[in-house]
Amino acid sequence: MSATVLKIFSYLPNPRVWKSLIAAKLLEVDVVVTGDKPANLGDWLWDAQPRLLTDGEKTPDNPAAREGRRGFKGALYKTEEFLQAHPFGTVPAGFSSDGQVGIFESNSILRSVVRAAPEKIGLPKLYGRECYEASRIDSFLDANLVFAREAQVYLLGIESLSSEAYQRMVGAYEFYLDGIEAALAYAAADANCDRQDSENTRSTFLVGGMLSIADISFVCDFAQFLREGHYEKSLQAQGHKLISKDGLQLYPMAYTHMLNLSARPEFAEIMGSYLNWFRAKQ
Ligand SMILES: N[C@@H](CCC(=O)N[C@@H](CS)C(=O)NCC(=O)O)C(=O)O
Repeated sequence: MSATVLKIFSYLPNPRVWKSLIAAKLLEVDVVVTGDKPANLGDWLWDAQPRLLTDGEKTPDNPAAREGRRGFKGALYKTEEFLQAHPFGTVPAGFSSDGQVGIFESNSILRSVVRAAPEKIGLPKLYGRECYEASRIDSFLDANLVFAREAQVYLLGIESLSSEAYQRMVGAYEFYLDGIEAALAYAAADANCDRQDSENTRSTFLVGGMLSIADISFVCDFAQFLREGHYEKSLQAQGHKLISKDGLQLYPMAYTHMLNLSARPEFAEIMGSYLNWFRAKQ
């Protein structure tokens, strides 16, 4: 491992942090994560050097006290320095090793892991062989973010959804999964063309026939969306069905890609049992 190149503060476990940890594992980059259960992040000082607050510090007159704005209810304690580094005030919050530079948005934190990786012969850098491929990877990361934002709104409100909110997520899901499925189908066709001899076992990935941060981001964001499965009864009571119902049949390449990748050791070590319930249902 190299010296610490990135620090991340977040609630844990958090699939958005896993993106960076999976890449860090693959690229031997040292990333230090600090955090706590989501419900406990109000007990922490959000800062480049985060720490648990004393009871005496958790008061409304603490200058760092702010209302949670997205996903958190109640008080959070974000320092001025934190907000300067992280103007949107969100976690995961990445920091350069000296704490001076804030890196926000989990896909950008993921990119920074790759950029920090030591050059190694034969080790794929996960970010494209040349600039067009890297840009195509960026395209998938942007598409993931759009989907993940819709999924975030949906999951935060899942116990009381208007039909507009539900339909909006249905549309976002279909749009995103149609695209991922198509990309994987084209990639598989390309791989088959290349497969002149039976020994060629080129795998299907989103970009360039090799694992990249586009695949890593997809797996983590999509696995998180599947949490809707934990709310099936609540959705039914609201007159909605699981959006991901029959996903493996409707989008076989996308779902299989996620399941296969998440079973690889570098993914499984980070993701743990997160998808076990989903696998058991298939
Ligand atoms: N698109 C962002 C999402 C980050 C985000 O929205 N984080 C929320 C928690 S899920 C947050 O930090 N909210 C802070 C608040 O409520 O003030 C990413 O991928 O990093």
